[in-house]
Amino acid sequence: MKKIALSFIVIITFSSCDSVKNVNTSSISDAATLLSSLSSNATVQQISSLFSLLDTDNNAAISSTEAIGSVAENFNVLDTDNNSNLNLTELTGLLHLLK
Ligand SMILES: [Ca+2]
Ligand SMILES: [Ca+2]
Repeated sequence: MKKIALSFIVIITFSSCDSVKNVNTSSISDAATLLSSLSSNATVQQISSLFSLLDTDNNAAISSTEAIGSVAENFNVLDTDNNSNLNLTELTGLLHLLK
């Protein structure tokens, strides 16, 4: 009987983890798609969308764990004030790197 209750808890924990994971994965894949579509003529609007997709904890900053792809690769270059977070202005610097 105890085992059944435990299994239920495990199932509930797993399914709640899954739903959180799914949201993050789709947001990251959206960000990856957007990032790969960016070129030298990308708009600030696109950078802004990328920023909100990458900023998964919505603290208006992209940490190194939130950065992906070319943002992660150029993280230190983009982080001009070296606070280990990218703000929108710093992420816009990606446009210059793409050129
Ligand atoms: Ca963040
Ligand atoms: Ca910074």
